[in-house]
Amino acid sequence: MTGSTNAAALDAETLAELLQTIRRFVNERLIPAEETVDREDRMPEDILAEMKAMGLYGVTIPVEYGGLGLNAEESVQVFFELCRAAPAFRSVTGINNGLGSSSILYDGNDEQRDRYVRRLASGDLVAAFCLTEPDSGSDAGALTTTARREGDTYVLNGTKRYITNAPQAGIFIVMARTDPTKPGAAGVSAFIVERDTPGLSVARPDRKMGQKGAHLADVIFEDCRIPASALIGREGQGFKVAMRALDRGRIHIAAMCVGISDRLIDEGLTYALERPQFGKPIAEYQLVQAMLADSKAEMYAGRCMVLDAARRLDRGERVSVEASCAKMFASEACGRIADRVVQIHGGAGYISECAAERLYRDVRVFRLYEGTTQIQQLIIARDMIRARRGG
Ligand code: COS
Repeated sequence: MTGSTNAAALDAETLAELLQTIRRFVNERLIPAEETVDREDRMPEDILAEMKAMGLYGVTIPVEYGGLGLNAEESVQVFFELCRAAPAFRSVTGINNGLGSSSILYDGNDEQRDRYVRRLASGDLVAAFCLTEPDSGSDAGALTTTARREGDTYVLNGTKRYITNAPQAGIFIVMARTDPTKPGAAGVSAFIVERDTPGLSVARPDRKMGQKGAHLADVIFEDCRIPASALIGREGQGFKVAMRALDRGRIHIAAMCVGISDRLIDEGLTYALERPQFGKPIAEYQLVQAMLADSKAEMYAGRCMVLDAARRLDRGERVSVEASCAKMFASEACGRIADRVVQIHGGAGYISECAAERLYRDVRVFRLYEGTTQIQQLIIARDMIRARRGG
């Protein structure tokens, strides 16, 4: 299935109905729960169950594995809607829809797909994606976790850091070095490690700035022995498995930025229309209008980039550069939009009951994870230089 994607699953009317259903769910269930989730740093079980029942863990997963089977263009439209709620709600389902399932779907074998993907689609199994380490973040090829071949097994040793969903994950997609003689990306392989494997432990979740309720933690491997059949693809291909998954994942992050930007603009507009100063609503002042208009234009530009990248992916094109452009632009724009919306709220935007305050904290990580803005710039510029040099 390498490189492929689902064919369009829905006619326009059915897609519109699905998007409307999600919008209703977001407005009626997720947005009202945001403040409590933020305060308690815990995701309500009933909401997780509802997201499962709606198929939101398997949006991108083919129908044959129990997913909704949406193609990339359809999926990002679902994420635009879902991500109008606090990003934590999407984060808990995100690895199942993205980095976790796509590594297995597009680079794994039938046995691995049969064993895991159906349960990922239903949400009964949660995936985590283990690339980052204490000394290897942006320079992902410098990872030092090892996987030593011993007979029909590999033995893993090392620590993975900031692993989203680690506390509740049932499987971990782990990039580890199988050939220590090959430096950088070439010696890396990808594995599926089940949670109950002896030698795997998950540290206490990290305390963090935002996205409360979605947790991340270190994952530690100490002589963790896994069957050789846990290898995804071939030895030495693990870095590419991770990069291909990130190409898709970055489009999803960009879609998330667009969704939450749209919500932030709504919050800003509502407040600006309700808040009178100097005898009229602040929405009537051109300085406030400029903030709203710039935000709308940036959100719209991000949306167009995401849709274009998704359509290219559906056509089977390699989208590394488009995914990086969309992720870089939409995440930076989202940061600016969040900042403006706090500004529109004035002092009220600094108080924790205010959605703008929570979302401002939540969106900061978009410029960091699945590759910082600077890494996206590096990917884009390298490609430009390579193309000019005819490489
Ligand atoms: N798809 C397929 N193959 C890819 C690829 C992609 N998107 N990106 C790179 N590759 C391949 C390259 O073609 C190269 O293969 P060959 O050796 O056969 O030519 C190999 O992978 C190594 O690529 P490259 O030389 O570009 O690797 P670098 O070590 O220079 O690193 C970056 C590349 C910086 C792009 C990578 O380390 C990166 O994305 N870092 C950020 C990591 C990240 O996003 N972390 C977040 C963790 S998940 S929250």
